[in-house]
Amino acid sequence: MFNQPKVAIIMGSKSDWETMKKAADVLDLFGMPYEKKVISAHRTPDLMFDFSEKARGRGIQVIIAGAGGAAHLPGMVAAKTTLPVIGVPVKSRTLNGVDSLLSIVQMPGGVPVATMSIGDAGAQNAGLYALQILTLADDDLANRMAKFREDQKQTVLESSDQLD
Ligand code: RP5
Repeated sequence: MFNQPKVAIIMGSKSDWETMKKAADVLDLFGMPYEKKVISAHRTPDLMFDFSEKARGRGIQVIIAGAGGAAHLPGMVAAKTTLPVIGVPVKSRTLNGVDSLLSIVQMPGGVPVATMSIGDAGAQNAGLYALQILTLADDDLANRMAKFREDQKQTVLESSDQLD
């Protein structure tokens, strides 16, 4: 399973990619291989179940699932796997993603989805959260995550000097 991705980024539509790419960008920054797929809970339900049931056996350790509107993908994937599922509410055209957020976050007890915030920040944090889960078994990754936080802190501290 050399180079088999440990992270899967899935999304309900190609139109979600602009948002979900922010999760991919974080994984790229850390050199973490991932797979990316369009899987729709409503338009391709059989594919969703097949993906969910086989993901662990293929070596996937964390699933990032983004969807908008009636955003059932993260919850339904979580229903069919015991892998951690991180949900990203994509900003919808009609209700600005509040519909997506409520669809993803209101899971019944027993089937958790780690729900991020709406849109780009949520997707970025989904990438970081997936990496933080993987740090539990990867000390080098943990060190690089600590450096990322330190660099981020320095950037903020230096930003005071850049105010006009
Ligand atoms: C959801 O419907 C997708 O996740 C997407 O956010 C939304 C709209 O999909 P498209 O009509 O753009 O394909 O299933």
